[in-house]
Amino acid sequence: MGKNQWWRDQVVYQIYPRSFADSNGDGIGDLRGTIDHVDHLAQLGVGVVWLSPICASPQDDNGYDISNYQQIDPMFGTLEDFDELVAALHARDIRLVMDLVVNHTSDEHEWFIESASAKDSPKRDWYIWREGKDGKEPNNWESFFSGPTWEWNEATQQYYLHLFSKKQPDLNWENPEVRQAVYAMMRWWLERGVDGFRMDVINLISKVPGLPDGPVGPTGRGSCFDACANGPRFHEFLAEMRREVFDAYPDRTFLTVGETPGIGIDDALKCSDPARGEVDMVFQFEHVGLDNNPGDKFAIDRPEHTLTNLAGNLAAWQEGMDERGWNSLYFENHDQPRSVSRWGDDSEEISPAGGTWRERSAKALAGMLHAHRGTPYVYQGQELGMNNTPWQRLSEFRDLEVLNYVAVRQAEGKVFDDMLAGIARVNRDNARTPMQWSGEPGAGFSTGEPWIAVNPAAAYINAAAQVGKPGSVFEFYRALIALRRENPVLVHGDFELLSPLADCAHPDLWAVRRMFDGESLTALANFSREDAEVPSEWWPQGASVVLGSDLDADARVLRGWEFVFLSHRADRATG
Ligand code: ISL
Ligand code: CA
Repeated sequence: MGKNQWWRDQVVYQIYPRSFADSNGDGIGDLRGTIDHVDHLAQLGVGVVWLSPICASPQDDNGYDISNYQQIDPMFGTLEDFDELVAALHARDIRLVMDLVVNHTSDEHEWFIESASAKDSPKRDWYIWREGKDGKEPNNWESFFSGPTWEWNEATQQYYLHLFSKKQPDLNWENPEVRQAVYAMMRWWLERGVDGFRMDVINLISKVPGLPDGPVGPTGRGSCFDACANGPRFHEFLAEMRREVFDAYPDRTFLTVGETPGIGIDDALKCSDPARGEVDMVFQFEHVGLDNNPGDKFAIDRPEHTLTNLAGNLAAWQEGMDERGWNSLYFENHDQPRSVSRWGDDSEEISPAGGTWRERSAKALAGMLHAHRGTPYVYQGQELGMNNTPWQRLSEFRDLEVLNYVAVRQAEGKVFDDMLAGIARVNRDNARTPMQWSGEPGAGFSTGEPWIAVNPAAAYINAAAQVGKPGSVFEFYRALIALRRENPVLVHGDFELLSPLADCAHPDLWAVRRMFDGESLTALANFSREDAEVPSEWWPQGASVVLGSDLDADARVLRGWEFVFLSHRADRATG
């Protein structure tokens, strides 16, 4: 393994600063609060932190709308606080990856203000301006956050493009000055000591010239995906970025991960093939889309979740990245609901084998995620088994995705109560409720009024109740992460999905095998409440349990939601 691939045996922890820890009681998480909790990360054993955006921003999309790339938003702190955080992490051998949001800026960024000021502005071409068509928008595209992707600018009598909110105008990556400005900004952060970037919607930066209409969906608007995702110059721009930014520091090594909604295996392999020099890995979205209605993620009418689909999709990506590429492994992030509520069993009932179903299924999901080949990402609170919030009223939501979605449908005469179940299941605020440090009011997150309500489950799901407590979800994550650090099979081994295969006899048994150098590791998890007998060929004689969710894990039967890792040496086998 080359030194450039140090991230292969590390686990990344994602921090959403607004919801992580508030040091000054204003209800909003900040950098000082984050500094206060770096020991939590060190105890967990992660090697990298990915920090969601902290730059100056009007906060229309919680910082994914940046108005100044070289300032910290005062709500989060100062550049000095930032330097202190980097130092505190580095002192614990934890690297820091920044969020790079450069498909778009805020409409309050000085580049956009200049661009919007006149048709002949020197920065006019830094954004994507078009004439209207027949008195309407230039094409039929629908924004990711509902409504058209075009906003009319009265002063200059043209529309500008925004794939996300109207306060997030898209940069024009066709313009070389834009690209150079972005690269200079990236180098500035690298000089400040950051160890890489997570690149927000980076596969949307190259649009098909002519911006053709897309296929019309349920709302009557067209999809922008075909013309924007993985566009004609996407790979060229990534390779240029690598040369202009990362190659400028031959003595340093970085982690680069592209967020790439709608990417397929072929493009993802191109992105992460070291020989092509683009990024180290990408976040693909297929597995988090399987149980959503493709035209409307909040629709109640949606494909059913099955373990066969989830396991099979992840296995296809394992095979697809093969030896050459590399996967990022995630079940959660700040845009996804809590995985234990989505794919586990988040009941607080105590199971006959001990622990609640929620705790047991949080461990089963954790074990299976870490059993795959790639770099695992853990989202804040996932290591505690945090669950979805029991949403009831519209006034509880903060995310503009939900608010815009509801507004558009209410204008058509639909009522919120009919949308609630679909929204509750998969909305992004599920991930954005405050980190649960303790069972006190404010969850130990803030002494003030949090910007979004604390999940009531904080009373019993919190770090204080778990860190250092044998059998807790946190301690299970800690053991998994330690295992990765010392076990080359987990990092380098080949991957094989044993179960569930299509039409197999064990639809609730997830089993994968990794092989490296005559050594095998088998991960087995029971994704149901019923005891399940494990076929003997998955549990070869002489195999030993290296890690399990239950202390007595050696019977050939998995209890409800049990997880085990079995280790086996081929030449030690007796039958
Ligand atoms: O979560 C989604 C909507 O259901 C995704 O489509 C999401 O918008 C997409 O993955 C892009 O996400 C990233 O860019 C957005 C920002 O809102 C997300 O938080 C960010 O992760 C725009 O910058
Ligand atoms: Ca604060």
